[in-house]
Amino acid sequence: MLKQLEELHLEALAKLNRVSELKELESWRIRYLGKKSKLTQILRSLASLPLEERKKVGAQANEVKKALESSFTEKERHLEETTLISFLERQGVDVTLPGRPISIGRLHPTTRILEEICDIFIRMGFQVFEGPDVEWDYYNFEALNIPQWHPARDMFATLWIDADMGKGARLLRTHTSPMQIRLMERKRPPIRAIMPGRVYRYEATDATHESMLYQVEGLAINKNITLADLKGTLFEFCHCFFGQERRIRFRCDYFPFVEPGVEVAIECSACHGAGCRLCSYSGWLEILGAGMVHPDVLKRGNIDPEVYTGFAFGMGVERIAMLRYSIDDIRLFYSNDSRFLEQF
Ligand code: FA5
Repeated sequence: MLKQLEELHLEALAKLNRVSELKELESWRIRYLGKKSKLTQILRSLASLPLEERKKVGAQANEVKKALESSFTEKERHLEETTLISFLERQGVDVTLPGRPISIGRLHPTTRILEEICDIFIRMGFQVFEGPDVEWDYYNFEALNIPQWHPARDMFATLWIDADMGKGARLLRTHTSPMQIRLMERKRPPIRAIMPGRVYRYEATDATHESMLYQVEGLAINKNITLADLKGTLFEFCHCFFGQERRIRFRCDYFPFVEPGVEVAIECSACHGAGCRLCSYSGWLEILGAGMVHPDVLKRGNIDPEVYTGFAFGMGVERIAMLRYSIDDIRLFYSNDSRFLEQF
């Protein structure tokens, strides 16, 4: 019987080699592994054999069964694969061609820079707050020492929501400074906060001006805060972000809601200060306005200017990204050109 098993094994393997279709394979399975197969009959007849022979034949028969089953599975997988490939080939699909690359989404350069800016200030102990894009005239202008008649309104070309443009009208915030008042109304000193967000300006765009941009407002209020604290904080930020080597310009500027007011510019990354289109041939790119919070603004936030002082700043995120990545036109940021966006 052992010999019979061996012959059966060899015969089944030889037949399996010649099988070329799944249908044939099923017939093979029925013939060699099915209920009525010789192998099954041998296994069934084991009980009638003398003990010694039963052990030997039983072991051999089980081994042959296992071997045939695994050859069957392997053949089945191979036939399934080749059947699928030939089906695809008939459909004109060449499975050997490399796949088309899938374009993967990525963070927008503004988001990356915004996160980096926030991280630096968070490490300095600043908390992050956010506010509305649609703002009241009161927060955007009035409370910041810019009443109806004030010429400083011209600094912020405004997109109005309400047609009357008067007191109590709504607008798209022109800067993140309204958040100074909103925060003072909510929190008592000591305050150390940054407030990132979108702002809107009704102005013609050029290489360094967009009509929608991101700003990060900063506000610190406590007893004995001075201009030196403002300068120290901003220089620390610039050194962290641009490196120790980059030249920083810190000079006077005017904003109605601070006294004194300052402006910070960074040496142009495109021309290294020599002058080019990006920096309007000045060698510098202005990144932020800042100053000591005006006493009247503190009062509107219910903070006593006799006790507390504070500084504030508002920086342009795209301008900072332009300096970091040497981008020479701000309009690239929101033109949705994937050739630009894929570089980040
Ligand atoms: C302001 O918006 C003040 N709110 C900043 C401020 C805050 C002053 C707190 C004092 C205290 P300014 O309009 O200069 O200021 O804008 C601040 C920064 O935003 C600029 O330095 C610049 O980096 C960026 N920015 C302003 N306008 C545009 C624009 N149209 N396109 C791109 N970036 C701009």
